[in-house]
Amino acid sequence: MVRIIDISKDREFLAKLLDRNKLEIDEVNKSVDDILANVRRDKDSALREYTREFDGVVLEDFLVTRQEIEEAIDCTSKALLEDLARARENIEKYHRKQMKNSYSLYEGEDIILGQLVRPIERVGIYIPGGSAAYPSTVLMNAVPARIAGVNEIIMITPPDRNGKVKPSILAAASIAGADKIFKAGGAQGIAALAFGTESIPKVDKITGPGNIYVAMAKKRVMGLVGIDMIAGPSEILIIADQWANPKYIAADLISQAEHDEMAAAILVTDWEPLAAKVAEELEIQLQGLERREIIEKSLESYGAIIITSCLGESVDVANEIAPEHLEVLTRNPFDVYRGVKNAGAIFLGEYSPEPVGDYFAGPNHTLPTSSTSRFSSPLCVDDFIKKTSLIYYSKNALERSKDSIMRIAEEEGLTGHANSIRVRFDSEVSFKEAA
Ligand code: HSO
Ligand code: ZN
Repeated sequence: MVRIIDISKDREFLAKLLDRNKLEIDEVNKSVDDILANVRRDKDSALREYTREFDGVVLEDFLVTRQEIEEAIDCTSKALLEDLARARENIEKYHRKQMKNSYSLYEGEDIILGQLVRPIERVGIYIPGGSAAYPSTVLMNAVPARIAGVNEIIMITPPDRNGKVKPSILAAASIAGADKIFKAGGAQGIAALAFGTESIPKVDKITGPGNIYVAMAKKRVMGLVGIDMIAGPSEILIIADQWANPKYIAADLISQAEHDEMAAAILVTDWEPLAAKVAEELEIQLQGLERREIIEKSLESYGAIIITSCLGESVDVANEIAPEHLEVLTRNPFDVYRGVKNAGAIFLGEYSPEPVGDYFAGPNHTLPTSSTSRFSSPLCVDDFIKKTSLIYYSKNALERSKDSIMRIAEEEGLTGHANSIRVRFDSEVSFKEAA
């Protein structure tokens, strides 16, 4: 079922894979634009109407009450609450290291230059509903925001047909320290966060994954508010040699394929006999899996076993694909990863399967997809801060530099700029001296 490709003969699959997210669907764009315009204009009433249409429930209030959160915590098992708390601790520990401090540069007493680091004031976190409602995603977004010092974390998530939110989502929000939770989803939820409504406050930045409507809406409001990234379907690429266990490889490919029919699960190996073994294992392990249909579709569309001539070529293929997740299942994973240039996260060795990172280890599971790891990074504390420059020049410092500044200003034809420097050294008596 999964295609086996010799990379020296066939590069067509690679082209198809690298193209998979370039699609923009006109109909989606059109409907997202309507939704954004309507929520911007009619606020809560438009949001209510879209929630009725898309989520099948009429909501009086969007805000999740304290009581709803307490009930959700009560009906979540104690063991799961503890697991989520342990995961939060790991995520906190890892992300705390990312904190950046403000800094200053002094040149005597004449010049002080600085960079101030400030948290973003108010952030909106989008958490999908339905089968992609993951408490781990709540932690991965809210914990770094908290560490950055964000003043207000607003979480939104679509309600089910009974107007409820999955209890473990609310429990995770409470564990992670979200300030307010609203029942709102889809493009209409993104619109509410971007423009503000009577109920939902306008935020400065929106993070979190979502379906194509959510992704397009985020793209559209980018600029008016900040966004983290446009996340595409999940990807895993495994580099394996003859030392790797086919059972583990198949299980790990399946673990990502089960996210989405469009997910990409790829094995790259320089040991040809591994291909048949993994293909066989995939068939065996697929039996009886709950999400079998999704997995099969994903493996058919974007799954592959790619045969290379050597480990170095396997690494080259990985760099070209620039996967979201890269597992290195080779004899010496610590040697191999040094050659990796493009990947969202690298998992080393057979006891670091990708779900360790999805749920628990500490690094963020919001990672660049669709080859964007060529130029972007996992969600991190940086996404929740911003920087401001600070400049102080004394009179002496300005006097020493004034001619250079004025010359550059005049070269640009901006005599007003030059003048703002010149007036400070005019021979007339200054204001202060006159007074
Ligand atoms: N692997 C997903 C994250 C996730 N997995 C959440 C399970 N739950 C990100 O690509
Ligand atoms: Zn996952």
